[in-house]
Formats: sequence, C-alpha cells, structure tokens
Amino acid sequence: MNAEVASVEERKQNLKGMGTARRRVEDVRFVQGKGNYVDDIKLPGMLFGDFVRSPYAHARIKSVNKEAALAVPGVKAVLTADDLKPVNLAWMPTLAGDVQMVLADGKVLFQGQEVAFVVAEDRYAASDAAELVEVDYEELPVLVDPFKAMDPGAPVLREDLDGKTEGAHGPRRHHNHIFTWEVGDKDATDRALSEAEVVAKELITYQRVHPCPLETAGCVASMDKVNGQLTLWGTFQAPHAVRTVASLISTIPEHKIRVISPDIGGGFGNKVGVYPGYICAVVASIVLGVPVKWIEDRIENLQSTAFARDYHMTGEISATRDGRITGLKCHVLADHGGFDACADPTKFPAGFFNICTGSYDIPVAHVSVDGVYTNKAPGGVAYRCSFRVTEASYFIERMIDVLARKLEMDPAELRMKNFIGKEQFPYTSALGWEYDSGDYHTAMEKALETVSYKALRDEQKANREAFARSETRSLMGVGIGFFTEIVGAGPIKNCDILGLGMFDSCEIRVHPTGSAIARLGTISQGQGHATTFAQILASEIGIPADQITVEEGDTDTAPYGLGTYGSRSTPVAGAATAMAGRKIKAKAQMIAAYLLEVHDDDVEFEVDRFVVKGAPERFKTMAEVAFAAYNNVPPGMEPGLEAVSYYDPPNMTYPFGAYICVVDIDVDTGVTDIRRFYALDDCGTRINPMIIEGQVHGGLTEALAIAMGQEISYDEMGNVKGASLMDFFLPTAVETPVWETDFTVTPSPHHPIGAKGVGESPNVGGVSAFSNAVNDAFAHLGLTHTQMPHDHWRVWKTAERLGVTA
Ligand code: MCN
Ligand code: CUM
Repeated sequence: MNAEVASVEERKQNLKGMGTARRRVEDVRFVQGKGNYVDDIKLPGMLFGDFVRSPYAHARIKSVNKEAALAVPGVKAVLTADDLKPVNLAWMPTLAGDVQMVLADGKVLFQGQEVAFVVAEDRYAASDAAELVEVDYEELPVLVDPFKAMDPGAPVLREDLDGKTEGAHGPRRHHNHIFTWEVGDKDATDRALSEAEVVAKELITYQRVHPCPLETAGCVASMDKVNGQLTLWGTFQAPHAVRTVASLISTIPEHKIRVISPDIGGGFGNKVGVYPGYICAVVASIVLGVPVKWIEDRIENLQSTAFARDYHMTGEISATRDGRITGLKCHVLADHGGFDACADPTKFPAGFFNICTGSYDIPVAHVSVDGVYTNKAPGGVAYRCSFRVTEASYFIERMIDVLARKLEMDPAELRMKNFIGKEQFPYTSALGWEYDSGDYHTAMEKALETVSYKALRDEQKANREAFARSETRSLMGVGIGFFTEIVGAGPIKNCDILGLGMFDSCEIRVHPTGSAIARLGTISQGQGHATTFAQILASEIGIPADQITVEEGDTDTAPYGLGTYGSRSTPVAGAATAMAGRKIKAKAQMIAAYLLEVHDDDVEFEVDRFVVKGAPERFKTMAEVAFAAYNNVPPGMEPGLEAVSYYDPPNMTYPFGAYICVVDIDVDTGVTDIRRFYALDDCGTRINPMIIEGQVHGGLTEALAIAMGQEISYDEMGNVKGASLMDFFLPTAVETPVWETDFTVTPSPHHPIGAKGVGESPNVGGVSAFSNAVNDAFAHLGLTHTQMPHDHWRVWKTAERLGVTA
C-alpha cells in the first residue's frame, strides 16, 4: 500500500484495529506444535517431583517411612511436613485468609491430599518411589454433607483452629464454620416477603464441578544459589502476585525472584490459586541446588486442584399477582472443602454473589452465605465464574422461572416486566452494585424475535398435546437465560487480593522505525491477548497491529499487574493499554507539530498520522514521528517514545446477554438433544468479533458440560467419584451443538474504549439456559425444579418420578 495516496478507509483497514476480525497471531505457533508450555521447559540437571497422596478423606497420620522410597535408584529426596517445618513452609497462607497444609501435618482432610513429595532423576522413578512411601493412617469419621457440617456432633476437621472463634471474615460459630457473609436489608426483605401476594421458594444447588483445562497445573523451580536468584516457570494466571507471595513466604527478596508464565493450555480459573506442588518444587530446588519440575496428572488435577461452585442456595422471591417482583432473599450454604482456599477479593468471601438480583429491578433483597469445612478438596471459585457470578446468575434465572410457573406466566414476559429499564442506568442494585450501562429490553426482544419465541411456545403446546395422546415420546423445552455479569475487578478501593490492589498495567515502547512492543500485567491462557491488545493500540496510536508485539507473563519485564481471571483483562489492562496509547499519542502530537512547524493544537490525529488542520496535504505519519522521537524532538523534550499506564478502574463493567435454548427430551432414555442454542452477548465495544465468538463458543461448551453432565461427587467415605475423563464429562464435537451467536453494543460509559469483558459471559449465562430448558420440558407435568447436572440418567429419573416413562 502506498501510504501517500491510500484513502482513510484503506489506511484504517491496514491497521487491523478495533472491530476487525483479525486472525490470532499466537495460532501460528500453536497449530505447528511450537507452543512453549511449562512441560516444554527442560533445564540441565533438572529433577522431577511427584506426590504421595492420601487415599483417605479424613485420617490421622501416625507415621511416614521413607526408607524404601529413598532406596529406589535415581531418588534424591523425599520431603514430608517435618522437613518443611524448619523453613516454616509446612503450611501456607491461602488467598482467602486461611492456612493450608503444604504437606500433611499430622492428618489429612481430603482424598488426594499431598502427604509427601518425592524428587528423582526422572518422573517414573519419582512415581515408583512415591508408591513405596509407607504411611500409617488411622481413619477418622468423614464429613461429606455440608448440611451436616455444623451439627453439634460433627467431626472436628480443623484441629489447628481449635478454639478460634474469629476467622478471616468475622466470627465462627462452630468448629466447621468458616464465615458468615451478609448483605442487603434483612428486615425490609422479610417484610416484602410476608406482605407479598405470591412467594416462590426453592433450594437450588449448583454442584461441585472442575474446569479441567487441557494442560494440568505445574511448574519448574530453579534456584541459582550463587546469585541467590529464584526463577519459577509455571501455569500461573497471576504471575506478579505469585512473585509477591513467593517472596513473602520464602523471604527471598522480591527482586531476586523471577516468575514466568509461558504459554498456558487453558486456565479457566484453575491456575489462579497457589498449590502445594509449587512450594514443594521451590523447596526441593533450594535444598538440592538443581531445577525441579512438578507437573500433575489428570487425576491429580481433577481430585485436588481448585474445584468450583458447590453452592446450596435457598431462595425466596416475592411478587404481585400480575408479576412485579417485590423482594428476593437467599441463603447460601457454601462447601469450601478442607481449607478455605477460594480466590476472591479480600472483602468478598462469597465473591460477587450479591449480583444475584440479576438484570431485574428488585426493590429489596438480602443475601447471607455460610462457608463450611468438609472433607473435600479446597479451592473454590474457579471455572469461568468471575467470583461466584455464575452461581448468582444460575440462582436468579432459576428463581425467575420458578416464580413464572407459580404465577402461570410466560418466563420471557416475567423477565421483560421486571428488567431494569435503559433509562435507569447507572443503576444501583438493592445489594449495592452500580451497574454501568445496559439495554436489556432491546437485547431480549432481539433474541425472542430471532428464535421466533412465540412459534416455539405454540409448537411446545402442540407437542404436549401430542405427548398426552401418546403420539410422541419426546418432550420439548425452551429455556431462557438472561444474565448480567460483573467483571473487571476492580477499583482498588473495593478489591484487593492479599492486600494487592486490583489495578492493571500496560507499558509501550515505540521503536524508531515505527513498530512497537507492549507489555501488560495480565497473562493470556488462550484468550488471544497478543492479538486483541495490539488492536486496541493500533486504533489508539495508528501503528498497524501487525507491527506491535504484545508480551505478558514475565515479571522481570512486564509491569506489575494482578493477572487474568474474572474477565478483567479487557476492562482493566485493556483500559491501561488505551491510556498508555493516549500518552504516546500526546507526545507524538507535539513532535508532529514541531516537525510541521505549527502549533500543537493545529494538528489533528487521523488514523495513522497527524494532519495540519485545513491543510490535508501537510502531515506526518506515526512512523515518521517515531523516527523523529529518536533524533529531532522539540527543544526541552526528552527523546524516545514510551509510556506506561497503571489503571485503577472507577467501576467494574456489567456485560449482559440473552440466551435461549431449545431441547428435545426422549422420556424413555433421558437423552437430551439440544436442537437450538442462541446466544446474544453485549460486551460493549467489540475489539475482535472473531475472538469474541470463539470465547462464546468455548464458554457455551463449558456451560453445556456443567449443565448436562459434569460433577465432582463424593461417596459417604469421601472418595472422589469420577476423577478421570472416563467419568468426568468433557464434551467433544459429538456432544456439542451448533452455537448461534449475536450481539448488541452498549458501551461502558467509564471504560476508555467502552469495552466490557466477555470471556466468562457464555458460561455465566449458558448454564441457566440449559437448565431452564430441561426444567421447562417437564413443567406441564408439575415439575418446578430438578437439580443439575441434567445427565441422561437424572433426566430419565425425573421422567420416571413424574410417571411418564414407559
Ligand atoms: N474481547 C474483545 N472485545 C471485548 C471484550 C473482550 O475482543 N469487548 C477479547 C479480549 O481482548 C480477549 C478476549 O476477548 O482477547 C477475552 O477478554 P476478557 O473478557 O477481558 O477476558 P480475559 O482476557 O480476562 O480472560 C479471562 C476469561 C476467564 S476469567 C476465563 S475463566 C476463561 C476465559 O477468559 N479462560 C479461558 N476464556 C478462556 N479462553 C481460553 N481459550 N482459555 C481459557 O483458559
Ligand atoms: Cu473464575 S474462572 Mo476465570 O475468573 O479465571
């Protein structure tokens, strides 16, 4: 392209800026098998670690005998809690203000808990030796049911907390109680419920699930004793936070620790937390003086790393006879497992669950959450959730359907009637959030129209009549999931993790020849940051996206940031990118004006250049300005063209969407056929429509998995049932329906480019659409609510219970 004669439109296209379906630059290496994941890192003399894990869910450890393991050829060390105690690392702090055993100290609290760490020359030797470590267990009574956790006679799980009546989030009233968190106006809500014309009540359980990323968690720790330098490669979603935490608990000065997140094969929240494997690899490297790698296998991943959900939500919703919602109440029993290791902003032990008034203008509401210990793996919150927003969204969207049934009203109509109106934004919810922008009626109308909602209901009516006449064995269900998310944590005043404020950052360097590098405090795990952040910059500073390298994940080079989760990268780091770009542009404007010998205010930016106002033939391109920045700047100005922005967002962003699912259920087999799934997303200004679509496809597939099959369940002994892909449902192309995507655009008023997050939306909105569809299929038979997952067996059981199986 000849830059001199190209039209504005051509030059715009050349930038591949915002709004372009630019191809993912990272895929060049991924599709050729040239990605660089943690397990690809091979260092001279590197050893491998493997865990001895507890077969019991609750047991006292009477003794550990390492001798036979140490005799295996190639084995270098076997670490137990006693070895970690002298360095104060037998326990570690969790992100939720609790402490967690790194290696079992006197007892184990869940099946699969780390008991000893074997280090050997190769992973086979480590694994063989791990089997030879003799552990003498004495079984203890097991607590699996969270509803029994606070019974007077419930077994004492956390002996280390004996007599502690204050936890990290207030008073504890039982030895297995972690916290109570309350928000909203209880009296006003109780009044609304007692005075209401109609009240619907339901226990809604969101089962324990697991994100199961393709790549499991792992790390390589390398302690250089000569220089006192620790380098840690790992599957970390927040590398800077890992560095700070590593420094605090190891006492190695922070500038001597370098944390690197290389390519990550999916995070989905599973790689936010800190796991014993990281600590053990670091300690082993310090002790042995060589690099140590630890990579968990699939079963270990499913059994012991951060689970998600396990929320038992009892809801009450009140309304007038004609369907105006007057109040909402929810009590949650939250099963956190053996240690409270939830990853939430410090002040939010139940995350952002108080977004559970959803998209509706509900005058009063009250939420209380009780967190309890059980003999299950710790973790919590992970899995495309944005801090318990998926639970909140599932809860309100099921409650709306339950209420609709009670009112004998169409669920779409009930939603339309109670939506927050477009003119009400910014809208402050009864539970305290300030929604930045939204236009729910438009989105819903578009969705209903696209799927011909009315015709679907007519078809359903005919189907039910045919079913009653025994002309078909199939029942049709239509499910709506309308969600409002809260993403982009978050203003430092509200959100911190371990005291680290949740801002984010971008640093840009423009090179003399007009290309650039941008470094961010976030880290992609597949979301395509290298592609999209370059697009934001291309539009801001007029350098083609193809000439901008985006780098993340190396704490020695990237500016400090809090990482990628909770769909916060676009709302926070994306904003920092635009702001840093604007600093570049401001300096470039002064240089351009100087070169053009006019006043700063007499030039204006146009796509990729500064043009003299009223004299379009007189301009300097950004590339020309970049070169001048290194040899010909105005007198008194520093040379160079660089900028950094640390962005503390004024508010979170509130993306929303309207999802509709149509399912056909064979009542004799329980087989569910997703006939149609329509997803309309509004994430404000869209940076890359193709990447957004990919995010929606991925998130919907995970929502399908959760709603229709995934569950990490336990038997009464605390054995994890189905911790392998033989039993844990991971959908393939075979089970995955065709996704129809759509959008509206309601920009965020406070984000510099108006963008909201989108990565988690499809999971947040998808689960309720599937579940509502299944429940809807049986509604005419008297069903109000049936628990997820809606696998074939459970669906068949529901049909049997309703008396319609053959
Ligand atoms: N995007 C866009 N326009 C917008 C919003 C987002 O083009 N208005 C683009 C972004 O630039 C980015 C992607 O969409 O490339 C996702 O952006 P965002 O919503 O900001 O989410 P994050 O980048 O912070 O990613 C986190 C989110 C979370 S929390 C989970 S969990 C999840 C998800 O992303 N994990 C994923 N999507 C995933 N996708 C893949 N492939 N792998 C994971 O582990
Ligand atoms: Cu909660 S899963 Mo995402 O926030 O990494």
